[in-house]
Amino acid sequence: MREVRTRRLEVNMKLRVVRIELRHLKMPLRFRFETSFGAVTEKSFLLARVFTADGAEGVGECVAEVDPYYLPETNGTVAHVIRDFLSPRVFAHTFESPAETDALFAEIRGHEMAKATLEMAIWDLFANARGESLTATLGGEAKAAIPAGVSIGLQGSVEALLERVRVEVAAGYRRIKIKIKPGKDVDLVRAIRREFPAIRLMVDANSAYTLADAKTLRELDDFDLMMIEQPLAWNDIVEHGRLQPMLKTPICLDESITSDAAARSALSIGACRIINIKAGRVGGLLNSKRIQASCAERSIPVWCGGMLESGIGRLANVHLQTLPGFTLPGDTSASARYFEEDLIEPGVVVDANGLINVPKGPGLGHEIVWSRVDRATVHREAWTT
Ligand code: OSB
Ligand code: MG
Repeated sequence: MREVRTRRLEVNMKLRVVRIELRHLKMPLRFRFETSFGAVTEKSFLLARVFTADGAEGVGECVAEVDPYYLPETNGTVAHVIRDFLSPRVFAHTFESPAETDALFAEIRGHEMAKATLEMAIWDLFANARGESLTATLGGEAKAAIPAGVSIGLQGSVEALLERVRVEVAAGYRRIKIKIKPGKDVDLVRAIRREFPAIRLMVDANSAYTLADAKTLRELDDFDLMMIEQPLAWNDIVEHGRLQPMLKTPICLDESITSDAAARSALSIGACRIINIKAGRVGGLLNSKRIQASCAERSIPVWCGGMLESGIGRLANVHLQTLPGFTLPGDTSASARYFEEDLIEPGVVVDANGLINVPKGPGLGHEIVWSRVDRATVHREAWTT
């Protein structure tokens, strides 16, 4: 009885954010990560914290990068939009549910990564204030663990790539993704398939091809790939709709899906058969849920992408993957792959079976080590009501 009464009270909780802090962090990566659009050796990202007057807080990691090469937003545009447009709206509102950021941010067009940063902090705030895990706040399933995949960047040679694949297969990952670009595609896949005929394998082009490359992309049909991720332009769903019927291999869209409307457009013309969901790319966790639901209506599988997140964003991705429909292994890999020292304790661990445990504690469920966050912080600003 007592349990039920407490819980009802918590569900009706009203929260006001009185302080927002935005930090810029830099963390060295343990490897150089090269894609068709560039290479990075350092993770340079924003972290937002939201606070209530009575000391509850939530944290959200932003997926924007230094340059607008993956999608149009950058750390600079995100800071501008949070400072000048999103924070004032959050301060003016009393929240009964994290879903309310949706209406609050609706008149600001685009800037999904900026919106997601605060939205995810507010989901975490609600989870912390209610004393429940982010999985529970999101309405995820009570799964013990989720399957992990891994994304391998372009390497200097085929042999170097094969060595990376050997290491990750031995580590237990349930699916290997490699980056490709024109001239570094069919040969790489052929070499991997010769040594690993049965692993679950896929490729990600990050928009490096055009329809004129259809013949090369069709050659990939011979290698039993799970999918080809975002072969064509980041902003062209119609051309993917032309390409998909030319291929046996499913197309998975990443960059092109920045909203539920984009997802429904893509599905309605058959532009893809799988969708990669990154909460940061689609404006947050609520839109992630909507896209998952739109896909479920058409039996389209989804999986959770990654943006080389620190442990904070990584844990949010783990909780997101407890939603139904996330049936394929995502790009959420172990903390130790990316960083000498992650911002959370313990770090995200992938076991020998390629599984990541879903934390059960309140909020993200692992401790955030603020002394490490402080050490990685290069700039900080804060606003209050
Ligand atoms: O296209 O999925 C992508 C990283 C940065 C930008 C875009 C992408 C990626 C990854 C990395 O593939 C996935 C990860 O390990 O976090
Ligand atoms: Mg991708």
